[in-house]
Amino acid sequence: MIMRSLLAEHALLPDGWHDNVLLEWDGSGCFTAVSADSAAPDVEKVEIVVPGMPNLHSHAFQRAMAGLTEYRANPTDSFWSWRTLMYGFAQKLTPPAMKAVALQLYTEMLKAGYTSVCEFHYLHHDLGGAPYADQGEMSVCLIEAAAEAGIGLTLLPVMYQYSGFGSKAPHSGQARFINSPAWIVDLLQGLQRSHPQHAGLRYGVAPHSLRAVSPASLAALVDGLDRFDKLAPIHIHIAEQMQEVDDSIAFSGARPVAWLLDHMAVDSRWCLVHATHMTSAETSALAQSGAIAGICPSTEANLGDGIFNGAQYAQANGRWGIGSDSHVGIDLREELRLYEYSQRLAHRQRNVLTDTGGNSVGGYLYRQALAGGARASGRQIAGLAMGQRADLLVLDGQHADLCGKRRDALLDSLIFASHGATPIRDVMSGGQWVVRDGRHAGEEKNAAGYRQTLQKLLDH
Ligand code: NGQ
Ligand code: ZN
Repeated sequence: MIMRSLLAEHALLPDGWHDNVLLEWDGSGCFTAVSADSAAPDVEKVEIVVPGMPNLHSHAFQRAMAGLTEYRANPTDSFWSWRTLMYGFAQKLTPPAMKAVALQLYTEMLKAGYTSVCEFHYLHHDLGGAPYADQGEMSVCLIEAAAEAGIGLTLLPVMYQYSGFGSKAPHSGQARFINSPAWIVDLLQGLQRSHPQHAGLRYGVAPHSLRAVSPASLAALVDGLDRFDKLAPIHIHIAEQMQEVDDSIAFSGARPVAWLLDHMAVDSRWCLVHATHMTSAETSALAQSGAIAGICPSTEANLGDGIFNGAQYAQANGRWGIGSDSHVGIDLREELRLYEYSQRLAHRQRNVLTDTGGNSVGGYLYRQALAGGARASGRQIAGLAMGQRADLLVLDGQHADLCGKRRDALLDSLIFASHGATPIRDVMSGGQWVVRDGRHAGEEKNAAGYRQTLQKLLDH
């Protein structure tokens, strides 16, 4: 008989830490009951359980580039010169390569404690930029990789039209990305027919950035999406680089975040990825909108983006989540730590990111990233509660960094004490154990496929 229950000595529930928590789920992978102070003698017992973390921003193919752009090609290397290298790499990804890279990446994510991912997916066309016979060719690689690895997926096909504000014609390096609102809506409808949405799979859209779409096409995309699914998530890159802010002002007189908030009905359905460069008025307005800020600390540091206005945003109760974006590393502990450290460095203070609910920085970071990531995913993954996906992490309470700690001190240590192997020992995604004792069942096979693929990508 399949046991669909687990007893946690200590578990982080939506209203705080509880002891002897009995977790039960059904065949669809959702919790049917979560009860604290339970005796439950006959079920598997574990020490510490926390909710699985959503990763709200990923370009899967960039996993294969990690480490390949860390040399100085000219004295003014920047985000934009990195992007040129990235475009060159993006030209090489065939559908099987995309799938192999994604499979490796999603396996790594699960091992690191990410139980869901939002794919901001723009490699739509073939290597020369011609549409594949099947519009969903590349999207399906991601859907299959996620299902095979066992990670929850929100697939956000990217609309990309222009190379800059004012509808500048796209470059040849962008040929694989180019499409229209109607093309995206057709893709969503086709995917819904071939791979219908379920608790572990949701569709939304991603207008790439205000640089890459026009005001009219952005509005048309949201209209089209509303006809497909009125609640589906919308993600957009925004204000990552100062060049982008300056170009936005030159084009419309407004900064990107201000423009978006003024021209679109931005609410909790939206995720603004990066939002690095905001004035204090934009910061308050974004917090008030209910939208999620998609913060990607390791990538933003790697690309030299700048520092998100986190202290003010936290004080204004702004919602946010974390993404590993370009995948220079897959480590949610590091993303959360870097986010807080960026604030400490900017403000020359300690313990900057907390809220009025408590003073634990780890507690604030973990809960907010979970809630914001769940909202941005458009899926029921908000934690250990009835009706939510059974996505959870078992922490090793005997690990040198966690032993003797209780409640939010566990989260403080999980994030800010990092010595040797991760204390994230087992991972359940959608009611399935995908990682046990630090091992994913497919890890050798997926790594072998990845090595072969990378060899080919680098041989070119
Ligand atoms: C992307 N990545 O779409 O992969 C972007 C770079 C762009 C980040 N912004 C391309 N981190 O923004 O034009
Ligand atoms: Zn991105």
